[in-house]
Parts: sequence; structure tokens; C-alpha cells
Amino acid sequence: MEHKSTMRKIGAGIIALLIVTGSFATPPENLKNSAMEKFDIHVFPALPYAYDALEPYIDARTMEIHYDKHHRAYFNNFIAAIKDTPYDSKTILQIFASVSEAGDAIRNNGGGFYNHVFFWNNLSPKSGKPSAELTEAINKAFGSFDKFREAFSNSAKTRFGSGWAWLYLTSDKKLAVGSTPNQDNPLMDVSTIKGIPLLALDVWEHAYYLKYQNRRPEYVDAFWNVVNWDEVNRRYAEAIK
Ligand code: MN3
Repeated sequence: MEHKSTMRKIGAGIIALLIVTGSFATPPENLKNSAMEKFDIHVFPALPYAYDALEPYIDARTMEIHYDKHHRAYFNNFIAAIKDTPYDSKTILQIFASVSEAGDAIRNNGGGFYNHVFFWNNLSPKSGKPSAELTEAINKAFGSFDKFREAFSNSAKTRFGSGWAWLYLTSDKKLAVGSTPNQDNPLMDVSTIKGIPLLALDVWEHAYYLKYQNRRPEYVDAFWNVVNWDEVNRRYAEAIK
């Protein structure tokens, strides 16, 4: 039957299309507004301030090693991992949305590359304060700014081993805090917390050991003096659209 054979051909075509496109999940619709869509996976960006700009809260030597050795190594290893693969022409959001299929080299180094760019940009010697809109959302989600700060700090202090603390916007447009292990982030399909990141804190020992040694809580408390609220406000305004 001609009709049957046509249907079979269409069916095979759909299956082939699924195989071709299936390894790259589409990022959630609400990420399309985000400035992160413009993130260039082939560029290692300059640090937006001098190594000593965040003194005394984060020391210059730590910043130099953290940016120029740790961060650069993640970038170089990520570029090597995506070379001559389909990932080389994808956006960071596409890669993270199906990172479970990309393998550990892309997951760990892609996360390490992206998370640090994101982190450097949410730090500044000129701290500022949350916008009226963000303050309202923080009060709604956590009760008060102090309660938010406590919840975020606790996420950072209690993350076992290496990882990151996050403030993020969930798919139902609510603020939440949480942490991820290693170099995972809330954009990854493998993450137990999911949403649009707004504020990050690196709690790997390499981020604080030279100045604070084992005293992670002191580093977490110092972090609040150098949060770039202008950038967090901008991210929130983009994410909530
Ligand atoms: Mn780090």
C-alpha cells in the first residue's frame, strides 16, 4: 500500500531527526532573555578588576592564582574537550541543558569555565545594594534580606567538599538558594537545583585557603562586602522578564 509506505517513510524521517537533534536539549524558554545567551564559549574574558581590587576580603595572590591558573585551566581544558565535536558550535546554555550526555571533561571544565566568569562579574570593590524589585522578591521568598543572607551563607558553609552556593530564579519565577557540588550549576540538567543563576559563591578551598586556611565561614562572611549588586540587579531584571 502506497499510503502505508509513505507513513513509514515519514516515521523514519522523524526518528532520524530525533537522533540528529536529540543530544542537544533546548534550554528553558525563560532563559532566552538572559544575557548568558551571549556568552562566548571560545573567549577567556579579562578579569573585570585588578587582582588586589577586592582586598582585604579576597587577597590579591588568591585572585591571581584563582583567575590565571585555576580558571584558565578550566577554559583550556574545555576548549580541548569540545574541539572537533558538535559542542564547538553550541551555546553554553545548550551544552549545559544536556550536559549529562557530554561527558565529565565538558561537564567539569565547561562548568569551571562558565561559573568563574559568572562569579568574577558578581564581585566588585564597590558593592552597592539590591534594587527595589530584587529587595521585594527577596522579602517575599525569604522574609527579609538578613534571612536571605543567612540562608545563602548556610548553603555555602555546609556544602560538603568543593562546590558553589547560588541564588537563582526557579522556573516559576521564585527566588531560591542552594548549592552544587564540584563545578555543576543550576543550568545543568544534572543539577538537583535548577533555574537561572543570579549570584554565585565559589567555596572550593582554592578560593580562600591562602588567606582563610580552613575557615570557610570567615570567607563566606567577608564575601558580602564585595557582592556586585548592580550586576545581580541586572541579572534579576533580565531573568524575570
Ligand atoms: Mn574556583
